[in-house]
Amino acid sequence: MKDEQQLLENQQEETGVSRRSFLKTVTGTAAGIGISQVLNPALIYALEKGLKKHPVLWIQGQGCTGCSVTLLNSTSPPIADILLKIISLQFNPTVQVSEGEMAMENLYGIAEEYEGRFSLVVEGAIPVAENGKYCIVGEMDHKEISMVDVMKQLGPKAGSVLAVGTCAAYGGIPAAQGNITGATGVMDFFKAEGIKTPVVNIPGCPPHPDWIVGSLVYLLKDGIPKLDGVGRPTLFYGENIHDNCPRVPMYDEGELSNTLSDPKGCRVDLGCKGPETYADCYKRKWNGGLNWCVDNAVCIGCVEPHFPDGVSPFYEPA
Ligand code: FSX
Ligand code: SF4
Ligand code: SF4
Repeated sequence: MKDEQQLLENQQEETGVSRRSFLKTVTGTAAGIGISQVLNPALIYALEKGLKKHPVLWIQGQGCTGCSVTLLNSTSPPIADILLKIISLQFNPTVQVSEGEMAMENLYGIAEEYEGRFSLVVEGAIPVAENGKYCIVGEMDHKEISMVDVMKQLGPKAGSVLAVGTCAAYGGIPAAQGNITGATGVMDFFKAEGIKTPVVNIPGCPPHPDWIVGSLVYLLKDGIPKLDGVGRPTLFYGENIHDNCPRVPMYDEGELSNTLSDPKGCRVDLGCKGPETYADCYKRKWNGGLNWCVDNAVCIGCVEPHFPDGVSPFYEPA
């Protein structure tokens, strides 16, 4: 214990936490795959020194609020610690107390005060049809403010944007076949509007809370992480699910599940999209590390740009 304390003090005296140890923390090690180590006191020290100065404004467009809920369900670290010790969340319509005009003034006021230094988290797609009328996020001076307005006004002022969830990243469910709202992901919206603010995509329907918190902390501390060809941090989305799935030996042997309740066997004949999906669910797991989709069902490829149309049907009876 005494040695640990000394180590901690040494770490704090140096830089709080090194880039290498931070990376190790968020990518997981043999000992622990979560980001609970993010809360090790040395890192908290580093974070409190720096990150508190960078407000996070979380806005919601066309989504189901599942992305906020996934963050609120974070147990490792607990959500209270995330909000109090890791990020300075200044606006989120689901959890904030203020509402109406006061909330909108707060949103715009912080964006003004911290221009170029705040992170904008976008949850849900942006409906561009009909001049943005499909998604009104608030009012100021008796004038409706649409998601399109907020993105046009705050997008260029943000230091960085985190597109949280497949809807915000690529359009997702709101952009599926039959969509009449012009639902668009952040990168495509920015491209069309000529907005140059860097965007990091954190897809998933919803995304894992570790992917959100880990990317946000990385962004605030070290800048834009290494991204793959579709804008996702390779830290979390760099590996193929099928290649790493514990059921691969069964796939190779042709031992296939006939039903979802079959505890053994590969799920490929039931519609598993693991072979075309890139994320670390197989090792990170969900629900506090309890299980993941392939344990009880199939991977439906929820992190991929072509979700949901390109991966439908999700389930195929064998
Ligand atoms: Fe989309 Fe967020 Fe899917 Fe829902 O709001 S990513 S519909 S789980 O949660 O935007
Ligand atoms: Fe691949 Fe899915 Fe089979 Fe796992 S269950 S081996 S991810 S096809
Ligand atoms: Fe999404 Fe597949 Fe991961 Fe499940 S296993 S969360 S469907 S990427």
